[in-house]
Amino acid sequence: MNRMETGVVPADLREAIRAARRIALAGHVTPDADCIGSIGGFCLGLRGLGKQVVVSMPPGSVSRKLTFLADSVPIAPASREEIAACDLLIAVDTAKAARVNLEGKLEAYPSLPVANVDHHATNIGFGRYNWVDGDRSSAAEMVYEVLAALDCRMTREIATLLYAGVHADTQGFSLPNTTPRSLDVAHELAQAGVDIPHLCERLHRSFSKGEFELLRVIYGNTRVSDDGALAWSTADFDEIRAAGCNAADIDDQVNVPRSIEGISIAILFSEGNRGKIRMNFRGERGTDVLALAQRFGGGGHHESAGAILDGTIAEVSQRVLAEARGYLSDLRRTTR
Ligand SMILES: [Mn+2]
Repeated sequence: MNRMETGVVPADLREAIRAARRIALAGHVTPDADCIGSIGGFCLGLRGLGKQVVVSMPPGSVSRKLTFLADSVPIAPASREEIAACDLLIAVDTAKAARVNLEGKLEAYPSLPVANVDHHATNIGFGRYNWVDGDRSSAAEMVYEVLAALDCRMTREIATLLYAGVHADTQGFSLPNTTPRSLDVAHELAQAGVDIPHLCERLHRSFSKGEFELLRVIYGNTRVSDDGALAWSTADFDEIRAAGCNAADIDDQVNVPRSIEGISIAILFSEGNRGKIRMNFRGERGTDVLALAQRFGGGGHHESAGAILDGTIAEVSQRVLAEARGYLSDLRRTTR
């Protein structure tokens, strides 16, 4: 492996990984395919280098749809004690300390050195060792380069996990983060033997009845503003439960309102946990939704961001849609 450009991985991060014997891996809460693929690929790669690796993936945090990906790596969720006994914790795909998917907060592990491998523009580098690059398609693309820098042998299993991350975060190589470099990494991964149609069948063409029912709800609840710039949908707690789903099953369904021609911003309001309204924001044609999400304490990427507010769907959506309308008209004024 490795005809990629070398030297992009910070030397202190590379050396910290080399020096560590026991490594804990963690991602973000409500893990998506990039998060799970990055953790899984990293785990297998580090084990191949002789490291002891434990993974923090609290039970119930993986959606049914992505369970196949998590289950492709032989890992038992690590206990607090096992994590605390590690030499290094690597947080992947996680923009801030509060979002690290651990039993207890990161502060509960005061003597554990933390490393960050992440592609969120808002990540301030909360670790001792940080590789944060907002121009990367996915955390998986970065994990590939870390493993390459460590001269790890790329197996089909590792490549499949990492390919899932790059594919999912670029939405099948269709979003603005689809760069020549992300395609180079995908090419390297494909060379390692990824069964792309099989993987993509699991990712895109394997809805359970409940997930399909949830999509039906989200299609049914989709609305578009009179000017056509804003599209949104909702799924409240009872609708999610009635479909046979739960909070972990909310992933990329914001693609439903996003699929409408000509919109600038798409938002999905979901109440996976009662009284907590999660918002997924997506921007089209360069519309920055990160600044909008940050008005509600959220974060993410410029064209893909999220936030959570307390309240009901009706209260929160009224407030957020009003803000989004004003935000869009301000944007139009300043770019005219
Ligand atoms: Mn990601």
